[in-house]
Amino acid sequence: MSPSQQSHSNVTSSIIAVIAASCGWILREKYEQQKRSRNSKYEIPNDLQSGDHIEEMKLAVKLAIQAGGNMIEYLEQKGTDAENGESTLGISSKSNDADFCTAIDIQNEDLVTKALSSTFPTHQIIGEESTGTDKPAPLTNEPTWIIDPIDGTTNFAAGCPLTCVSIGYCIKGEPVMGVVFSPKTEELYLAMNGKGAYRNGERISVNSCQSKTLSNSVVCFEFGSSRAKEGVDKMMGAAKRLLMHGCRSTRSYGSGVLDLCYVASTRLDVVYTGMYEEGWKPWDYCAGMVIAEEAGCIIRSLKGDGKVKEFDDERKVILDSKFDIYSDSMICGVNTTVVEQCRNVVLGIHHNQA
Ligand code: LIP
Repeated sequence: MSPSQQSHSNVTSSIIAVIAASCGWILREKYEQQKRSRNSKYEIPNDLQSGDHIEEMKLAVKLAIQAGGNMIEYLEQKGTDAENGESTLGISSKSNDADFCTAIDIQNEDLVTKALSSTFPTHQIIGEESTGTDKPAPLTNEPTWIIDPIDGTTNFAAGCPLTCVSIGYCIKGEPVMGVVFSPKTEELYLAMNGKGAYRNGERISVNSCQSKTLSNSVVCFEFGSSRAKEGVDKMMGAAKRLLMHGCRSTRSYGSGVLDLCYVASTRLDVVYTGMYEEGWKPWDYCAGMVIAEEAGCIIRSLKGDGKVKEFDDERKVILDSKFDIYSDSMICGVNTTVVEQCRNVVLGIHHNQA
């Protein structure tokens, strides 16, 4: 190589080195920026900071994000060459093959339960996985945490992003705080009694949906895990009545907790459960109920069989009644009209006037 060629090649190498270093810097900066914006999305808004249960919320947020982190690697690798296979999920069946939990459900519940009881040793904890197929422990007047370590386990196992960690907190037998973290969609829902509901730091509300009726609503329901003919007929019968009545569309997202958060953030207009045995459990309701109510939603038992009367004799919502999270059925909607119309149609009562 001639001296001039040598010098030319040196200049080219230096230029390449500068470009490579700049690209590295740009990528690092982009990563740091993403990290900063993700962290700020997960900050507790000022309005909630002044609430009565802020210490509980801070811990619940930290734990929900940690538990969500445990789910991410699997969700991101599922279906790619990097996936380790289903065996790593440690699936164990509960009441039947459609009702199961994974090793990560158990790890998450363990993580959350241990941290809560070491910080709040006198608090009670009701968790989905420690309850298993038993009846959920009754709610007492003691401060009580109600946890679903992975809601939407089928979605999680399938690698579908609609899955979350749900941590609710009750005082004197009433849910007062909800923290729901959906790790793959990077959404943190928070609510505290009387302080509003938030998604990633932004207030959510159903105020804009007050004129909705069933005909222009998106209606959600889930099929649960029972496959008994009687139940399937009842659930399909309700879906058929809805479609025959007319609604914008129907959805089954596979996570009861997210269904409630999605009604609270107007992605859905109404969700119901409990036509047969597919009704949800306290851990499906607790955190989501606070988020939905704080966003302005109406939530009642679908069959009106809660502890207090929830619908009057004309099947109108009784405004000052309260949903019981131990109910076998539930309906939650963006306004009273949607709740009443949807309830009448799915239960097959008063069909023509609904
Ligand atoms: C599930 C719900 C699902 C509902 C099931 C079950 P899991 O929770 O989110 O939508 O239909 O009955 O409760 O088992 O995934 O935590």
